[in-house]
Amino acid sequence: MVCLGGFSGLSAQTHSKPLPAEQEIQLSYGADRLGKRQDAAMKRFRDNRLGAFVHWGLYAIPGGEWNGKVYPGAAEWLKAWADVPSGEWLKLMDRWNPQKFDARKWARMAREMGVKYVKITTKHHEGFCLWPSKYTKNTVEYTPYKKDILGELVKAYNDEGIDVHFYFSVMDWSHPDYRSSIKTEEDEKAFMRFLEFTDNQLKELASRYPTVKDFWFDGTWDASIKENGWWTAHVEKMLKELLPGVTVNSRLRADDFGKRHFDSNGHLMGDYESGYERRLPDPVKDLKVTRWDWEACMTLPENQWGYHKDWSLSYVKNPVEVIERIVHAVSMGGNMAVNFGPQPDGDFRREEKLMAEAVGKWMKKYGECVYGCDYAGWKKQSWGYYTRKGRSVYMVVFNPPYSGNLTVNVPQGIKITGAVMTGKGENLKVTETARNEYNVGMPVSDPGEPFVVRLQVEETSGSSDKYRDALT
Ligand code: H79
Repeated sequence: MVCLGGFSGLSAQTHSKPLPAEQEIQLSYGADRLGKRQDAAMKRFRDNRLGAFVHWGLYAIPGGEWNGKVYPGAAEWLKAWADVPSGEWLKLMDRWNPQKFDARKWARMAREMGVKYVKITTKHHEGFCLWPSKYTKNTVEYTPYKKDILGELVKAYNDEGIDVHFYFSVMDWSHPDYRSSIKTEEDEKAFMRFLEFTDNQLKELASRYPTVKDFWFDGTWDASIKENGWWTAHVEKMLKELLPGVTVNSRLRADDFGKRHFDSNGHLMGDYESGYERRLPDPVKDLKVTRWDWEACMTLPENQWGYHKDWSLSYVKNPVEVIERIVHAVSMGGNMAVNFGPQPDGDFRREEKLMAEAVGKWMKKYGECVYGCDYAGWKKQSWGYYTRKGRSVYMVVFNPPYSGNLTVNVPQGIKITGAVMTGKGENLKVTETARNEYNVGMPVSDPGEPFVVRLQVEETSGSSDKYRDALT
């Protein structure tokens, strides 16, 4: 793949640069593989590109308010903000009775939004399980609602052709054996029991819901887990043995030295990098991310994953801003999961429904620049982003310039022979303005929304081998 400018001089902020092979440290729990996974399941994960995240748990009931005080922090962390003891927090289970919950409605909404997969919080930090786990009483089974929410969702999404991914927090605020750090022998014993409990829950999830395609681990930053890197490697192996093809995020893993995501030799652990939470790599400076698979996730307000009753506390992104983030991720070879925090009654808030609808409308028209697309390797321009699928290079235009000309710099050996607006089929004027530079004219009428231009490109006879794969 062509990477204009190469990767030289790019700072490695999220990981250490890989060492030359002869200088690498021997690791027992480091990366299992070098480079991207290329099997069919991984390709499917990657080609899906657009996903939804669903954060649903007891925290939806108080919605950010405890004893009359509204906490502006993330609603799913309310137990921590308000320092609520577990016993008291778990009493919320008596109020878990989402009368409007209809898994098929959720799945239809996801299909209409154009998402190809949904990541569901099976258990967040609070420890409440959306499935009837036999290893704890903190589950849906012991609520007035009783039913297996997770099972209903898996079935409903799969029936709509949508892949299901499981979010799972290792950190569990309600388990008596959980420890954030290990200071005594007693802690050590308790924590080993906790890891066994976690293994059991994961095996249970894998066997009850065998169509699950991915595990996304969270709550893995505590010292207790970092000091037990062996366990994180074991979990990934265990899940892959139980579910051939399953994908696992980098956030699970810690190596022999407690180094997370990337091991002490700078190699990615897990199948894809998962550190871009509520942020994205810089499209010019962070091109290093195109070397591995990655998935970002985003919230609509600044930082609310679970349902919070007051969204006036921070800026809420509009649908175009959501679309731009999706395209931004894909243009750098990443996936994007857009978050939903359903209400305690099982319905979605208005803002989320409107966003899903608007994104879905856009995806229906322009989705070909997202699904199955990847980093194009062309120089970023201020009007928007490029994505690429095989021989098609897409321009996704968010900021049309006043000049009415969209500048395109092509890699050496590439010629543009045409430009067509996706959806409308309108041909746009292409003018060669300099060596390896073109202007693509704006459509006659203002599309009034971000729009997509598919470029017809050819390799010129003089194209060097170096760039031969620019279009493959
Ligand atoms: O589920 C959503 C969030 O609740 C969860 N991940 C997304 C997908 C999440 N929230 N915060 N974090 C992940 C990052 C954790 C930040 C921490 Fe800390 C900083 C953990 C330890 C240091 C500050 C101090 C928060 C807890 C202690």
